Amino acid sequence: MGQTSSFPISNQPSLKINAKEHTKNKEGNNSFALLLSLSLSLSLSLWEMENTAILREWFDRVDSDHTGNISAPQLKRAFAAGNLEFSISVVQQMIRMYDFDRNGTMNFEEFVALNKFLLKIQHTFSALERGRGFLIPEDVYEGLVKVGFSLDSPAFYTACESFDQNKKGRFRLDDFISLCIFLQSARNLFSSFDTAKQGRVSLDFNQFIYCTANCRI
Ligand SMILES: [Ca+2]
Repeated sequence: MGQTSSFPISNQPSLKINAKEHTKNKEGNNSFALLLSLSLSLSLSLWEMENTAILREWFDRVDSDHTGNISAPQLKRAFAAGNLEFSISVVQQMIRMYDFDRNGTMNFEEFVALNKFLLKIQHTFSALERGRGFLIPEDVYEGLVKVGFSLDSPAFYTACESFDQNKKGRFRLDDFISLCIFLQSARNLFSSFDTAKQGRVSLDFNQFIYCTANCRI
């Protein structure tokens, strides 16, 4: 997990939220809820999740039926326990992005790859949220550039608007992650058509439908 160690964390507001979530999850009783409350939703997660052993423990707990694979509903519930609300389609998209063996679920190796991507997004979010707990569109634009997406205005605002759940111009971490998951999936798909690497593709209607259906979140 050497790569993730390059994301040092110190975010006081997140730690405050963390304590609140701990209390909220207390009723759920188990150390899993605590681990999650200390992990995925918040900045503190980064140093926690850097640790492969902790990642493994987290994975095994989410894999409640011990199949060696996490399904989309299991992953969705685990995120929700950490106060990250994603639609099932976003979670399915996360799994598709790293489903190296194409079996529709996530094994530990795939999960580690997804986690690295999420850590990068989370770190970017934490650096920009300035204690507010959300990003405004200008921050989102800056964040996307840092994550590696430089969009023009029409593309940015259209994408931004479709992930602004409350239509208030405030993007929580789960909104920002959903947007990044969409963009990364779109980029992967685009690249699969852009075989000449020219930054341009030509699609017939069927291919266009294939692309939009694949990227639909
Ligand atoms: Ca898989």
